[in-house]
Amino acid sequence: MKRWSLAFAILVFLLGTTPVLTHAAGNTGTIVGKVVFTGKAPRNKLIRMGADPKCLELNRGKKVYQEVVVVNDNGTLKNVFVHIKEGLKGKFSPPKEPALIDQKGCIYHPRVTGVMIGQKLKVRNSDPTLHNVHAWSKAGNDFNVAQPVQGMENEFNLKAPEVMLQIKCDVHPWMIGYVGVLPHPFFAVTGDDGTFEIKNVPAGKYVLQAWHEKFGAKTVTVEVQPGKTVTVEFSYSGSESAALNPGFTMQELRIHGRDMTITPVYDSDER
Ligand SMILES: [Cu+2]
Repeated sequence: MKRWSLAFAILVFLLGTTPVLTHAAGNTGTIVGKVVFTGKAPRNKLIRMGADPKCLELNRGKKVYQEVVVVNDNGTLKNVFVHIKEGLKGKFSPPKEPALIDQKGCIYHPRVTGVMIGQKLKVRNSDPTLHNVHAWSKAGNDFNVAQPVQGMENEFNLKAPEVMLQIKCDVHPWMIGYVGVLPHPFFAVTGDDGTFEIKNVPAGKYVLQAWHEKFGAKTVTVEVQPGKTVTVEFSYSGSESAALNPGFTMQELRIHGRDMTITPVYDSDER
């Protein structure tokens, strides 16, 4: 009996002091899924870079579009930020590698990314022209740095959870990017096949949210079981409006040509 109490005491100690241990392999699972698009994709605007001859030169012979809505060949949606919104307990270690945004051809690569608090956000200027990286935050994650020289890099420490932080260039108004800032590493962004994968998730029940810059946020509930993979599907019809998205900042609404107060919360549930 005493031995059990000791073992229990040690377990409680471990749980209390090193939460990461409780998420060791064996007690975690994987969330995979895709973001389906069923509607008709609106046309993205052609970007006119004439204001900066260097940007024009870098994209010579190419037509560059504002990639607000990118529907992949397999009918899925690119650049959707998927993250665990509710249900996580404990603390998590941030990835050691910084998240990278590269300014190349006067466009942010990637357009949508995520970073964990404690992980650095690195912004690189790969262009032979001046970029000014300006984060517009509602949560205290603002920064504003000029990068006049090709190859320049700056690293930023973001402090507060924010879905999403908007990044803009004060020199090139078409440059827009989004960063999901989270207190945990359980996020992913859909790519060219519209899929996402979130690994090493502690077993439990969660609210998983998908966020798209034009179509807003959707949530599903998901249960992760140890050693298993759970599959989730989000679906957008194209009729959703980001204006009703509580995750949107006023800057974002202005980008989409609206300037209105957000009142109701229509976070459509797809269970
Ligand atoms: Cu720029």
